[in-house]
Amino acid sequence: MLSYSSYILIALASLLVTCHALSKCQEISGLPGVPGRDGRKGLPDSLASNHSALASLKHRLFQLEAVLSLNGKIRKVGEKILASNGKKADFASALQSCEEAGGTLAAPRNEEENKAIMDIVKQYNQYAYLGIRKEETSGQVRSVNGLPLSYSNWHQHEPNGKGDEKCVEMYTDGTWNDKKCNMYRLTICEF
Ligand code: MAN
Ligand code: CA
Repeated sequence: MLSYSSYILIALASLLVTCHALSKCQEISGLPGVPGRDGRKGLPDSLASNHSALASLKHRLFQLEAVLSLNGKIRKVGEKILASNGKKADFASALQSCEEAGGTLAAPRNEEENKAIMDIVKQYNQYAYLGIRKEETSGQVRSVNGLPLSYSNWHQHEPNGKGDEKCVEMYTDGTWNDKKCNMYRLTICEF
C-alpha cells in the first residue's frame, strides 16, 4: 500500500515528465525554487509576461500624456484629465460633445480642479460652460451627474439669475456666473 505522500510524489513526477515532453513547463516553472525563463524567481512566465506587457503599456501611456501635456492638449488634475475641443457651443451641444467623446462637461470639485479649468479658459480666452446646472423645479444647483455641489466659486453677487439662468459659466478669473443655457461658450470636458 502506497502512502499518501508517495502518491503526491508520483503525481508531481509524472506532471514534470509530461510537461517536459510537451514543452509546456512554463505554467509550473514559477513553483517555489523553480525560476521562470526570465529568471524572475517564483513568478510563472505567464505572470511575468503580463507584468512586462503592463509595464510597457504604462510607459507608453506616460509618453502619450507627456506629449499631450506639452502641447497644451490636456491637463491632468488628480485622477481627472481635462481637455477642450476649442469650440464654442450652447450648453446642450457642449455636454453632448463631451459625452460622445466618453466624458462629460468639466465640473470642478475643488480649488485645484477649478484652477485647472481656469487655465484652459485663459488659454482660449473664452468663458466656458461648466458641467453644473440648476434643477428644473427646485432651482438647486447640481453637477450634471446629479450630485449636489460640495464646492463652489461664485463671482461676487452670483448666482443672481433665479429661474432665468439655469446654466453656469466660468469667467477668465475662475469665478462662476449663472447664465442662460443658449449662449456660445467654450466646451471643456473631463475624462
Ligand atoms: C449679465 C449676465 C448675468 C450676470 C450679470 C452680472 O447680466 O451675464 O448672468 O449675473 O451680467 O453683471
Ligand atoms: Ca448670473
